Amino acid sequence: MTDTVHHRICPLCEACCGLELKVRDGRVVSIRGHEADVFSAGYLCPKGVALKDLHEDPDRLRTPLIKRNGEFVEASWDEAFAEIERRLPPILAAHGRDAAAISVGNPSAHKIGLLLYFSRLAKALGSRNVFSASTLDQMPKQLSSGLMFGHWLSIAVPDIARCDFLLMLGANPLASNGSLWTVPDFKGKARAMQARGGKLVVIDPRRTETAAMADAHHFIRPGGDVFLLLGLVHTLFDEQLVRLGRLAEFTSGVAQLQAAVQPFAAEAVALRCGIEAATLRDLARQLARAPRAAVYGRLGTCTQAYGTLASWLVDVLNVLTGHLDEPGGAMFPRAAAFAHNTAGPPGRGRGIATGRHHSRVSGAPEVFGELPMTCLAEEIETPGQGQVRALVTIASNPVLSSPNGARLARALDRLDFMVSMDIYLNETTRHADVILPGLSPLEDMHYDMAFPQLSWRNHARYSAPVFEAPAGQLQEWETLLKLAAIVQGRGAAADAREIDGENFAEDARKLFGEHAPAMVAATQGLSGPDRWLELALRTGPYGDQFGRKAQGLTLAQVKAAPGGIDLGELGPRIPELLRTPSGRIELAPPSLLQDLQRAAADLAQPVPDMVIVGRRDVRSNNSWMHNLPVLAKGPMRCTALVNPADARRLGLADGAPARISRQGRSIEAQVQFSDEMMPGVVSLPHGWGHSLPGTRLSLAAARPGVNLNALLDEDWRDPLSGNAVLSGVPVQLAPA
Ligand SMILES: Nc1nc2c(c(=O)[nH]1)N[C@H]1C(S)=C(S)[C@@H](COP(=O)(O)OP(=O)(O)OC[C@H]3O[C@@H](n4cnc5c(=O)[nH]c(N)nc54)[C@H](O)[C@@H]3O)O[C@H]1N2
Ligand SMILES: Nc1nc2c(c(=O)[nH]1)N[C@H]1C(S)=C(S)[C@@H](COP(=O)(O)OP(=O)(O)OC[C@H]3O[C@@H](n4cnc5c(=O)[nH]c(N)nc54)[C@H](O)[C@@H]3O)O[C@H]1N2
Ligand code: SF4
Ligand SMILES: [Mo]
Repeated sequence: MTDTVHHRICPLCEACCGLELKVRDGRVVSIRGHEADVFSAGYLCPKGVALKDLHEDPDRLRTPLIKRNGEFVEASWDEAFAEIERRLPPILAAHGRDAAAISVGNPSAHKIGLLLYFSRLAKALGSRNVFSASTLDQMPKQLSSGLMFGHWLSIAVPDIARCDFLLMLGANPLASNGSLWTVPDFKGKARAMQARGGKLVVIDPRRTETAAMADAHHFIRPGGDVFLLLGLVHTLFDEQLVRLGRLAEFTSGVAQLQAAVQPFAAEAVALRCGIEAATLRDLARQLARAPRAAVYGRLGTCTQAYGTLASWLVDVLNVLTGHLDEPGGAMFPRAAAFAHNTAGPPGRGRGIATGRHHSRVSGAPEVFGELPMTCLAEEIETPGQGQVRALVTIASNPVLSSPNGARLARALDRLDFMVSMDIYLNETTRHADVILPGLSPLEDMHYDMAFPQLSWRNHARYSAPVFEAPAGQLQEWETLLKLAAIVQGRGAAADAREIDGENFAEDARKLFGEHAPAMVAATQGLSGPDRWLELALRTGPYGDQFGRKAQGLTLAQVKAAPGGIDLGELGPRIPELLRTPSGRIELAPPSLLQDLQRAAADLAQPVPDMVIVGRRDVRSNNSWMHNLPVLAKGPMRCTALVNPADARRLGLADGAPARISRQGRSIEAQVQFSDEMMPGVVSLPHGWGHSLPGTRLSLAAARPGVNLNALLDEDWRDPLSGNAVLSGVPVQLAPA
């Protein structure tokens, strides 16, 4: 039997590597990086190889489950939808739309079926109670980008192919493979930058894998980034290093900004961020003087009390040093499909708004249509009008991924009804009444909707399914449309494909008016995500405009190129990209200037004895890949890294368990001495703690690790973005 060769974009992390799979007798025999992929050129990490294990994992759900008398039993799709129809609509009828909440998790960003159709369910449900992993992750960056550039996904990324000075804060792409920056083989690209004389500078409380390859690394007091960045901005003004260059005529707020940063001279912030004033001033000078430079901040700068300020200041530095939107600086990709910043009239727009409603219990403002994930438990627990009584989770495991998961787990048990769209019976879905499984990634088509908007180079790549989906199994977009039909009263028997066709015709009419019928006709042979993708590509910035641009892109062209289509290096996009009402870059949004007062009041905060931060390992992925043999083997990765000096002071022994506690909650983790750690900081990965009863994760449960989030606070957030504080949280350590 001969092998067949297939190509698939890896859906596991933001690097979006192109993979080459060999299949024999219906089984995957090998997975490698696809050398001819125009974007990732053969790169992959061990998780890509683990797609085989994921596909074959006996614990991965293949049929719907319904809970009967406390036990899950296998059910048909019809039975599962009938159960949902029996139980969910009555709750909405009795208590209103807000009585149902949705929780959306990270894999949704990697699945076109989920990302494209999620909003159909959200709209049908009409609830204000929408929660997602975004408020455990990147909402601060989305908010700051929205305020500055006018859209939530207009996020600048380093143009690493041409950059000569990269200042990186709170990111470890050697382990994470990049985030809000799609950059497969960051290491190779950084090495190339160094080889041409460029420099990488890393700011992190741990000397990470990335810091270890950098030209300079500085420890920072966790949560101190806002102060460091303010010190740099102040220095630029103080030493007359501000150069706006080409963007001067498109930038507002320079004078207000200069006035607002006056309290934050390098000398004033040094202690608070733990970096000497001379080092800060030197960093500002290097950044200003480098011809091609970029500042990039990621998770560590978002998951803290000043996440939005820090995210904003990263781009303020890019603007003030003349590096934004310039080759080799921080640039905006131009995606081939689905990007809002390529749609509508260029150069000006409605901008963004937040706080259009507020969470019922804590009064947290809505941001990008969502409420903070850390508000979910209290919204379930607290009686009154709008109390959450039903929940739909979509690829979301907040019992492990969100602070104080134990409280959330108790709250989930109080729900009247819960549905989970997921591929595992895990820490969260065990609370559901019905679980609706998704397909294996190898059974699904794919096109990345979000990540081309964040990519190091412009491209368009499509993956066809490697295997046919098992007979009768639903695509996730169909499941979402069925759920939408149920809550809209169209009934469980509604035909998802029929609804999809109606939606398509209606959207085309709204977007393209008189041209719509021609588009509907031209795409008639396609269904589901393929059809929307065809529309998006052809009407997108590289598209053939349905025949009006002879050389333009179509879906057929993208499908016919197994390694994808290269659309060139990043190019300048300002002013065309801007969607602010002023048509300018807003350097000094009032809400951010006001929040600076909170930072100023916090300048003298004393140093806690020990604080905890997170970390990522290349063989792990958030909370759900610990059940795959190829990743689970090797040393235990859920260990607490402690600086040996701290360890000795606290009486901790290398390899022995320590009790880590905070406010009456505690966990026990194995200590690993490490001089990578800044004194006063302990590092523990998140997403572990697979020892809870009632799950079906045989391998993960054998080596469960402990849950970092069991310690963290569900009520500590960045007030502007609602993002959880997951880093720099004070804890006590003692021998267990
Ligand atoms: N302390 C601490 N907490 C953190 C973080 C941290 O750094 N420190 N990081 C945060 C970040 S950045 C994020 S993004 C969140 C992630 O937290 P979550 O969004 O909860 O995501 P995961 O932990 O990845 O869990 C994904 C869920 O999706 C399911 N799943 C996987 N593939 C599919 C699929 O194809 N279809 C469906 N329907 N389901 C699928 C998995 O079984 C699992 O239940 O965690 C956050 N939590
Ligand atoms: N292998 C693997 N890859 C992943 C994931 C995974 O779980 N495993 N998760 C994916 C997801 S959902 C995301 S969002 C991305 C995240 O990708 P990254 O943003 O690269 O996140 P991390 O690797 O967690 O690196 C964050 C760094 O911030 C540091 N840090 C902590 N607190 C602070 C602080 O206050 N200031 C500064 N300057 N640094 C701080 C930590 O020590 C850590 O090194 O990774 C994605 N890729
Ligand atoms: S870095 Fe690894 S997990 Fe991420 S896309 Fe590439 S192969 Fe997949
Ligand atoms: Mo994330």
